Amino acid sequence: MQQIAYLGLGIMGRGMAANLLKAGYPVTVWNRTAERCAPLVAQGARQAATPAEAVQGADVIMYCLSDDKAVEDLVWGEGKLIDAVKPGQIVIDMTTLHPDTSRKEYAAFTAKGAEFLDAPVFGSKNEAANGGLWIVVGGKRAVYEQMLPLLKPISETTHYMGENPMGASMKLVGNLVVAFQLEAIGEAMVLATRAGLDPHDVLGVLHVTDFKSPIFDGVGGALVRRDFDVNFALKLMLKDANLIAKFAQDLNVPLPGVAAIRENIKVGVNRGWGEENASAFIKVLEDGANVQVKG
Ligand code: NA7
Repeated sequence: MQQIAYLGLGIMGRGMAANLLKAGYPVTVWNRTAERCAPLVAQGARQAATPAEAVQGADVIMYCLSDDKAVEDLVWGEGKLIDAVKPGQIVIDMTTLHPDTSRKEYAAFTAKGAEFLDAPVFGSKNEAANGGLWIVVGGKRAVYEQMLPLLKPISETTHYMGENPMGASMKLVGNLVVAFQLEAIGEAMVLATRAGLDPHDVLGVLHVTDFKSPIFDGVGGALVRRDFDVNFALKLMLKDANLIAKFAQDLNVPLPGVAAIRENIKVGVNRGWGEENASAFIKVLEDGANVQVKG
């Protein structure tokens, strides 16, 4: 079986690395905050002290970091990954980032004789832990097909979107839809509460209609329970909204709805809810209407 180096054990990375171990792959892990490797080591991973040590002898190098800056630090910062990569190794970046950063990675790794896939994921904490992510991939089709068996234990489905950076581009398109769904359920629940409707009844109707969505069930349910425990942090959602806005600006595409949602998220982060779940920005809408959605 291929030897894997998994770099970055945040909420998403640790779930993926654990599922690769469960599937029998030998995995070497590295994380900037070294203590976070311990649960993976307990599950059979080897821990490396540096990215360069982790990728030594690896067939496949995978990482899922917070943002573009984290990837820039890993690839071109101190102890540069780019200097450690060897011809023939396959690098898979699963971070949600700007397609331009992905283009830069593709050019740098292929110049070293390595292969590169941009392969960000849909789903959050639970899907990562249960091997149920939806992966969108850009790069050479032959490399994608070669990597399919490896992506299987971490995903429900995988989708080849085209050459680099089509995976990164698709991820921003999908996250635009997620942002609207969060805004929609937030605005709907605030309006319903102000109107005197029972939030459980509202969710019950939304659950069965032809405009239902698992996001309405999940986020709406958590809102009623006042559960903002982090699956996907609000600060990362702001990062994504900024990425979508920049991507659209680069392509001269007006996205008025995204602009409005981004302002709400910004207020939520400035109110100190950045480390809470992304759904916490709904508290901004509640403040505006002076109501609280509760069961
Ligand atoms: P988390 O749980 O915030 O994890 C982020 C990971 O990125 C974590 O391992 C961090 O290491 C790592 N990180 C952050 N900055 C750096 C730098 N500068 N250098 C190296 N490593 C870094 O995020 P999620 O797992 O929820 O999300 C990951 C991606 O999937 C993200 O793009 C989302 O939008 C989707 P740390 O443990 O803090 O040392």
